[in-house]
Amino acid sequence: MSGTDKKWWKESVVYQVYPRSFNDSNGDGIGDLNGITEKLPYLKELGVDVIWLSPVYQSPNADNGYDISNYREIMTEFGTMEDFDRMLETAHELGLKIMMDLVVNHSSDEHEWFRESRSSKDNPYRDYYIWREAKDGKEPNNWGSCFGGPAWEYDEQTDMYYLHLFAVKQPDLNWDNPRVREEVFDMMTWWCEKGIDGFRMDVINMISKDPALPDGRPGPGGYGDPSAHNGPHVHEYIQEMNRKVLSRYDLITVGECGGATAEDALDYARADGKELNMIFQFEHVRLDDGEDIKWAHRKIDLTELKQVMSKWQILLHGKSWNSLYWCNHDQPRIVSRLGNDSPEYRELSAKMIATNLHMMQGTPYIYQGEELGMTNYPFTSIDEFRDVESLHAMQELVEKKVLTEEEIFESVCYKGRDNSRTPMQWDDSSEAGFTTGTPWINVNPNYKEINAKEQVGREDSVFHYYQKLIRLRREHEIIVYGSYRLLLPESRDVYAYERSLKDEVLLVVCNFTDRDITFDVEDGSALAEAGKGVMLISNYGRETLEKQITLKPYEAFVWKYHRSV
Ligand code: TEU
Ligand code: CA
Repeated sequence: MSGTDKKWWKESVVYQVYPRSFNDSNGDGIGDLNGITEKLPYLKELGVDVIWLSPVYQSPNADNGYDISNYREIMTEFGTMEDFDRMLETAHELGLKIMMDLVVNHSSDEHEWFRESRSSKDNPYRDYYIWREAKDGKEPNNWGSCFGGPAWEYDEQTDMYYLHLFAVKQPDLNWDNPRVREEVFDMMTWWCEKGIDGFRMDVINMISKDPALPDGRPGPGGYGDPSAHNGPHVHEYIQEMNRKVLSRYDLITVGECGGATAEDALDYARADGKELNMIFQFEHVRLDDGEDIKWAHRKIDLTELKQVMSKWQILLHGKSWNSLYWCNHDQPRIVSRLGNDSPEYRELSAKMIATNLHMMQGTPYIYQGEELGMTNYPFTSIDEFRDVESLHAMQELVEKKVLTEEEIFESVCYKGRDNSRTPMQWDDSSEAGFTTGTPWINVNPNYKEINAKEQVGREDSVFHYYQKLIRLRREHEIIVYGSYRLLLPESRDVYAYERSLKDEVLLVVCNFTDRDITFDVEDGSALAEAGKGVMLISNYGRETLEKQITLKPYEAFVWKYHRSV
C-alpha cells in the first residue's frame, strides 16, 4: 500500500453520535440505542457513510462512558446487546457503517480487572494497572491528571498509589503487561466478529508510559505534565494490535492523538498500513488556549489557523491521511467559536466554516447537531454543568488562585465540553423532541429556531448545505485526492485555497469576517480561466466570478475549472 492508494475510508464522511444526548426512546431523559436506530434514516438522508458511536459499553459514567466497567456489555441506560445488534443490522441495511469507540488507555475502577488488581499485591491482575509505592510519603511523581489534581490515587488496601491520567475512577491500564494487550486484542476481535466497521481510539498515543516515570514540567496548577505522549513502546503496541486484529478486517481506524505533530502523524497513520488509517490532531483546536492552560482563552487568529491547517494538508499529502474536524463531544460548538452565532449570521457562518473544512483533503467528521449549526449553551450557573472536567476545573483553579471565579466561569462557558453535550434538537416540541421525560442535561433554549425538522423541510438550511457538501465529495474526485495550496497566507479576513488534480482546480474562498471584503480572483490564484468554470456551492447563491469581487459577510464559495496548459 502507498500513500496515494484509493480507499473507501478516504472517500467517506463520518458522523459522530454521542448516544447520551442523541435521542431518548423510553422517556428516562437519557439517549439510547433504540433512539439511535430510530434516527438512522435521518443520517442516511444527510448522506454520511460511517457513524462513530461514543462509548456504549457498561459504565458507571464518571466520564459519560469513557470509564468502562465491562467491554462486552452495553450500558444499562442505553439498552441491551439485542438493541445493539438491531441497530448494527439496521445501519448495515441502510449502507451505514458503525465505528466503535475504543477506550483502552484506562478502564473504570469498577471493572473486574481493577477490583481484582486493587485487592492484594499478589493478585494475578495486580499488574494490569500501574501501581507504585509512595515517594517520601507522597505521590510517586508530580504528574497531574488531565481533569485536575494529581494523577496518582492512594489506595489504603495495599498502601500504594495507582496511576490515573484522567479521573480517579479511570485507572490507567498497564500496556507493558502482555496479558493486558491480549485481553484488549481479544475484546476487539470479539467486536469485529460481530460485524462492526472500525474503531476510534481514545487517547491512544498515551498508552505507553516511560517506565522511569520522571517528574514533568509543572504547569499553572502546580502539577507536572505527564510524559505519557508517544511513549517508548507506543508504535510497537499499535503495530501488534494491527497485526493481531486490525489487519484481519476491513476497518476504518482513527487514533485520538492530542499533542501529536504532523510528523508524528506520519508514524501513527503510516502509508504502509501497519498502524492506523488516520489520527485526530489537536493543533487547530488549541489555537484559542491561553499559555499553558486550556481555561484561559484568546481569539483565534486566522493566519495561525491557516498555517496549522495548511501544514497538515501539505505534509500528509501522498504520505499519510488527514482527519478533518471542527467539533466533537470535547469541543465547544464551532459556530460559536469560530463563526458568529447571532441570528443574522449563524447560518451563513456555519455554512462558511463547513465549506472551509469539507473542501480539504482528509476524512471529514461531523458531530451531531453541527449539521444544524447548533450553538454553545447560554450557561448562567454552575448547576447547569455536568462534565467532570469543567466541574473540577472550576473548583481547583479558583482554590489554587490560578484564575478568579469569574474568569474560570467565563472560560468554561466558552470552551466547556457540555456545550456540545446538550441534547440534539430534533423539532420544536417540548425538550426539542429529544425526550418525553426530563433530559439529563438542559436542552439549549434556542431549539424552537434551530431544529432538524425545520431544517430538513427548508431548502436553504444548514442541513441541506451539509448534505450538498457531502454529495460533492462523492461526485468530485479532486475533493478527496487533489493536492492543496494556500492562497493569501497573510490575509486576516479571507481563507482561500486551491485544490488540484491533473488539469482540474478547485478555488475555495471563505470570508471569516462580518464585513464586505474585496477579493481579487486573479491575485489569489492566477485564475485567467475564471469565466469558464462552474460554481459547485455558494452560501449566497453566487453563480459567476469576475476578476474582482466583493465577498459578503461570511461568504463562502467553491469554483471549479480546468487549467489550460
Ligand atoms: O479525550 C482526551 C483529551 O485529551 C481531551 O480531549 C480531554 O477530554 C480534555 O478536553 C482535555 O482538556 C478523550 C475523550 O474524548 C474524552 O471525552 C475523555 O474524557 C477522555 O479521553 C478520557 O477518556
Ligand atoms: Ca432512554
